[in-house]
Amino acid sequence: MRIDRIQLRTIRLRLRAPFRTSSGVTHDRTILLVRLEGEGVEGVGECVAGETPSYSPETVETARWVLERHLAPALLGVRFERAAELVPVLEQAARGHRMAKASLEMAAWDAEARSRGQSLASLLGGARSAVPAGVSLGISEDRGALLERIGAHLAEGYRRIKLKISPGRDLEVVTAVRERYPEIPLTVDANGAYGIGDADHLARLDEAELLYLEQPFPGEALLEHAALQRVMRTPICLDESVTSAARCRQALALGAVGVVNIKPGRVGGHASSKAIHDICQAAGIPVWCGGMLESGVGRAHNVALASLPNMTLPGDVSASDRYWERDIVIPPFTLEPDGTVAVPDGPGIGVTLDEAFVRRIEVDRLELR
Ligand code: OSB
Ligand code: MG
Repeated sequence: MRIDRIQLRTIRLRLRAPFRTSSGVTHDRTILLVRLEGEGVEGVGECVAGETPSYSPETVETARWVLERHLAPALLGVRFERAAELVPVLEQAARGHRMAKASLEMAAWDAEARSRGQSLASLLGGARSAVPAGVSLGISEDRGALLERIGAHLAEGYRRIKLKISPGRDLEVVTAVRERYPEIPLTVDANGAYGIGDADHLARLDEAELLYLEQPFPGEALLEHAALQRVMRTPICLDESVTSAARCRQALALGAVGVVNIKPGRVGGHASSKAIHDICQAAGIPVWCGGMLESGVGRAHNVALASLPNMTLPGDVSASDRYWERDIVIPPFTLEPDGTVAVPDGPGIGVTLDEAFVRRIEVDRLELR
């Protein structure tokens, strides 16, 4: 197809409950949606950049800027057969800005799948019709409420509980959760809040028999993660550190990683996600699909990606009602009683944008041709 029109829309959606990590709290999500159109085909993507540069340097504002000024102009008028052909075009237009690039690249994958009358999951190489879902719980000051919430999510069927931790809110919470739920698949995510000086302290998490410890140190700290892995048994899972396939190879070569959280937004899109998936599969490293508090559009892309064969651990691909009173896609994502989310099998991402609702919550719209 030839890309004739690119639409950038910003919507605001309120989370059902505030989400606190080691780096801040989110109440509302400001989400940039991307639509790419041409020759009667269209595709949609979601930019996962946050409201503040606390998870990565990108924000919804930097993404909108680079999309409008550099990325969309580079794609307008471009013909492609395969969405992956757009990766070098986007790289030529700007360095970095992976979340912004991913929103366009992923919209192109949706368009390609639709033009082939195929589901995105099958185009990506998906191997399952439902994906195991976990739930990621923000930092909570109320221990009793946290234990109850975990119980409620387990009763719903979620297959893995992830707790956000930060210095001073770690061992004690994890131990309390482990005592109350001795057998559950449990993980923790520090979002880079620790330093190498905390290695001995973090190694004590081994007692909690976690599936993995996610991103204890900042993204750049590959050598430090390798050093920590040498003194603890719990596999280290990298999220922020793995920004590309090249970085993934470096982490593997250093022994810095035992599990990889793949977020297509963080790594520049589906082609890069598939490359990381394949590198890890060849190295015997399990991967899972992370989340960034996405609306239904990003969720649909994540669920399709999570159907790949080496996505063997439950992902942060929770149901729409975990995040939103009302999602922006029809139908919304729901949790099956067995703790999985069904992979849509219709063309492309397999769900439809609820246009009437999106129009109501839209705060900005830009049409580029
Ligand atoms: O580190 O995985 C993370 C949300 C926003 C930014 C970073 C992260 C998260 C989550 C939530 O953990 C995952 C989800 O979307 O459910
Ligand atoms: Mg994480």
